Amino acid sequence: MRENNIILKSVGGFYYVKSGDEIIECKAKGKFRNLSLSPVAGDIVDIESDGSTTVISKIHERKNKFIRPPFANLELMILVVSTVEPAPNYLVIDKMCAIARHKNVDVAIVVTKSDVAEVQQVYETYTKAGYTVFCTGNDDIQQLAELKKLMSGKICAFSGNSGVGKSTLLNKLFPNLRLETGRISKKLGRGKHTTRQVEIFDMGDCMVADTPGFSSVELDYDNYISKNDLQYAFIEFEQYIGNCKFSDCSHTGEIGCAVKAALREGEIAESRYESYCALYERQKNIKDWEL
Ligand SMILES: Nc1nc2c(ncn2[C@@H]2O[C@H](COP(=O)(O)OP(=O)(O)OP(=O)(O)O)[C@@H](O)[C@H]2O)c(=O)[nH]1
Ligand SMILES: [Mg+2]
Ligand SMILES: [Zn+2]
Repeated sequence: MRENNIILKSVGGFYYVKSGDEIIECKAKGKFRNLSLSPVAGDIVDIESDGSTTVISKIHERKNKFIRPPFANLELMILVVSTVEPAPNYLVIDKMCAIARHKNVDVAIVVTKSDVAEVQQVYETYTKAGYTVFCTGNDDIQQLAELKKLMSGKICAFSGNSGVGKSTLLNKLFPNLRLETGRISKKLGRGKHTTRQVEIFDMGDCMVADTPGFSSVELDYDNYISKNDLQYAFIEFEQYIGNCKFSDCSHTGEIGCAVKAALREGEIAESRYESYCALYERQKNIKDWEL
């Protein structure tokens, strides 16, 4: 038996498991089907061989799990945002940040196309919130080196709208990848959404997941965050929670709200607060039966 191996991808009932320097094709034991707990990419597993086939015999406890796309144990989400083409969508960025926080995934933000337009607004908004923000454009060796250092030893995923420069960034970080770049779909202003399985690439120093579909998510189903939990998913709100006049303050307009006060003082960025209110409004209206 081999312990603590990682599933890199699953294809048609087979799992490709990295075990030491080998990649082993495995099947899952029948018991997982009965428990409706099937292995997914990112799972840490034990495997056993009976000579002819190798099976996954145990799935280790997950740090987190995403259902669409199916994926477990993400450690670092790298949100890629471009200054222009496409311009930043703050609500989408804040939604992704909230989901990551709720699932215990660290976030780093990379602002691309700094050579084309000012990075300042995105940079200030997210550094103020407490996120690590990198800026890239033409001359960015130092920033790339620091990002790579942060990724070291972790399972990472890149997300962001089509055309923001994810593939370009990955190619700069890992020249061997030679990913295809370019071609923003002008028709929709976004790329095609193809449903694929997740595949994790072993980059030696870190693992990088190719996660289709992370760009357009809502806070429901597997990404559900209750209206009450939402305040904790906005990391810079945390220090003010508990200081409001009402203990059940929703921070959306009550008097004596400490979050609102921090907003007025400029401690919280306007766009972050607006995203919170918009998401709160939406989550408030989700009925239990819709989940
Ligand atoms: N000027 C400039 N152009 C960039 C930069 N990063 C990416 N681009 C360009 O933006 C376009 C889109 O980049 P991609 O890397 O293909 O974007 P992507 O995020 O992988 O897009 P999808 O695969 O559709 O999700 C390409 O033409 C890149 O050359 C940058 O920092 N500066
Ligand atoms: Mg791409
Ligand atoms: Zn409040």
